[in-house]
Amino acid sequence: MKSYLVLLSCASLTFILLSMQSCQPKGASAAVSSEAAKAVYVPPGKYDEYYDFVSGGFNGQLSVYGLPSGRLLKILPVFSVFPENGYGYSEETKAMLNSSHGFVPWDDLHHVSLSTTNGEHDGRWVFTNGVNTPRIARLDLANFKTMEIIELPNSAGNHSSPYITENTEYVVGSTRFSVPIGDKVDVPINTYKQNFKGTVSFVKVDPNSGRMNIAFQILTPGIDFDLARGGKNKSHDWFFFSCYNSERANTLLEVNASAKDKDFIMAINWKKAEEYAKAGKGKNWPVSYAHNIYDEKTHTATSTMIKEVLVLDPKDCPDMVYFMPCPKSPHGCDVDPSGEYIVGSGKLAAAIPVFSFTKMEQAIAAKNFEGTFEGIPVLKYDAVLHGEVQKPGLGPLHTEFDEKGNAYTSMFVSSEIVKWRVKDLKILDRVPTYYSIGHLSVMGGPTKKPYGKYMVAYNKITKDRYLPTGPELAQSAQLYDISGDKMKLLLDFPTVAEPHYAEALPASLIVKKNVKIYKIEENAHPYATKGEGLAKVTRNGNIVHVYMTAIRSHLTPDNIEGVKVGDSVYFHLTNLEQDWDVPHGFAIKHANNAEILIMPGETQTLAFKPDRPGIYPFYCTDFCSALHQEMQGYLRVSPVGSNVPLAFSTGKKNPSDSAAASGAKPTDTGAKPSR
Ligand code: K7E
Ligand code: CUA
Repeated sequence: MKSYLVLLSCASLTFILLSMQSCQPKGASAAVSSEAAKAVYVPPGKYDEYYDFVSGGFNGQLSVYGLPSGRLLKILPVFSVFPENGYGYSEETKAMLNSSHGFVPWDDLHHVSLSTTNGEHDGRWVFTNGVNTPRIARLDLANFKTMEIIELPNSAGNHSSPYITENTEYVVGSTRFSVPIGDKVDVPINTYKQNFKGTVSFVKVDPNSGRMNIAFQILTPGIDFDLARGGKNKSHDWFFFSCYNSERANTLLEVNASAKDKDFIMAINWKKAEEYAKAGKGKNWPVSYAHNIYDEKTHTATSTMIKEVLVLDPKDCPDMVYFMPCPKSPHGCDVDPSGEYIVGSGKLAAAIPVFSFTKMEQAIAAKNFEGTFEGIPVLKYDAVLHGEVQKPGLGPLHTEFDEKGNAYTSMFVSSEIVKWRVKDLKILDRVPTYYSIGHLSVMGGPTKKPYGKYMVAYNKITKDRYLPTGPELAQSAQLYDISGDKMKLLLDFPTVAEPHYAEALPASLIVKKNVKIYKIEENAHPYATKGEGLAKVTRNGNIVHVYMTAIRSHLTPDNIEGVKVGDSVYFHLTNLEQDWDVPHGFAIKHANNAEILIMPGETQTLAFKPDRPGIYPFYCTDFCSALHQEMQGYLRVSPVGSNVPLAFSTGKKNPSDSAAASGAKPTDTGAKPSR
């Protein structure tokens, strides 16, 4: 059976692949038990038991849901601009999206890793990956903000990312696309085999601050890395990666990357790699990549370009990298809670192979190799195999684990989840998903101590599940009860953009440390205005700085005159509130960026370049009080060369009074003209 597909002619293989798109399970409106409603009902005013962090795929964002209710709690911008709060539009946040290719306002966010200590969730950070412009982001779980983004050089698609080691020592990313790297990059595409290379990046995470920096990269043969997981317990020092296109095809991969019977799981001993790096076995390559950090005190991001990266070549570092053969184009690569079993999910394979870490170590010690691939030893399949789950279904993609020794594998083609026992590989249950499941997530599934209880399926196709909304329907999540022997469907809920992976943790790990306000006295923003009396407008050449405050229900100043066409006006808004959940927003007519949303105690800046004379109203965009609608003001813009003096006020009828009419210097406007 293993070589079944290989024996097929190209044409019939293509037919099979085309038909792998999805089959819909029958009885899509499957009866849900009457208990289901009760199981997911979270009464108004009550909290959910879990936070669920769901990747947004092509929207470049992360969304936060409550489980079991499926309520959407928040969308967190990470790799994409977010006009809703000004992320990527405000002067403070633009640097977060800087890269070696300049400002990149979008990415494709697939995976989520919640930080762990001793293999258990610690509720500190969530890491996510940008696939398209290879990047890794770190969000803080106290403030739910993107705090750091690091670009990965020598990568061409950061898909197999961001996976972590047991104590979050490293967050790891490997490239989906191999490409030529180094000096010689302008080569014919059909020289793939000679010139294309892959890399795996090990990004060190500071245990206290969470700060990331690339410790080293490992150069690999030019294959495609799909997914990865770190080891646990006895396999703590190792990292495992699924690889496809070991054929190293460069065209029509649909067929040409499916030719071989087996691809690989790559095993890297990262402890060894660390030692090699320390011993000077690596080489510093000239590169350029951005490291962007958001500072909570200045409420401002900075971007630094780094020019060098340490690269380890397995040729100089024996005993660091091994391949385990894995049937056909594996997608998921998942490690069970004990750290002993590694599951490879071959999308086109008829069985799910489960590898044994103990056997892998023995095979390495005994040099039980079937050969080498690009100089890297390939272990014998039978020597490292724990066993295969037979006839699991069609199109296995991803596997997660519960606390009772069971595994759950998503089946894209047959649209189902299969539950099986890790020890004896026996299939125990299967349930349909609606439709074409990608990832699945068991509560605590990737940790050493899964919580079990619930599992969520993230489906690619929704079809008839919701009211139609034009050609595209929202992707969908489905919640299952897995506390008993049989998996039970409880709930459907639509997701924001395309969910790939998601990870949930108990709300109790986060709720208590949630940031409610920023203390105004700790605000170190250079343009902060810490009291209304300090509000002012200054001019330096054609740069105008507006130091503005917001508090219910007025902006100070709210009348500004003396700005001219061609000026660059920076509105630095400080929200003086010291109350939870009272942001103010700011928008000005004809601004061609977005609004900014300012949290209590925070300062954010909107840049504005008026292009014609007139009166430009500005206002608070967030309904903050009964008099929110009155929270507004006016900017007067005069023609180039006008001599209307700079003036500002709040609570005066006419800041420039007679000056407005005569063009003369104002006498008493209540406003201090700027320097
Ligand atoms: Cu969607 Cu994790 Cu990018 Cu599988 S990957 S589905
Ligand atoms: Cu402030 Cu509305």
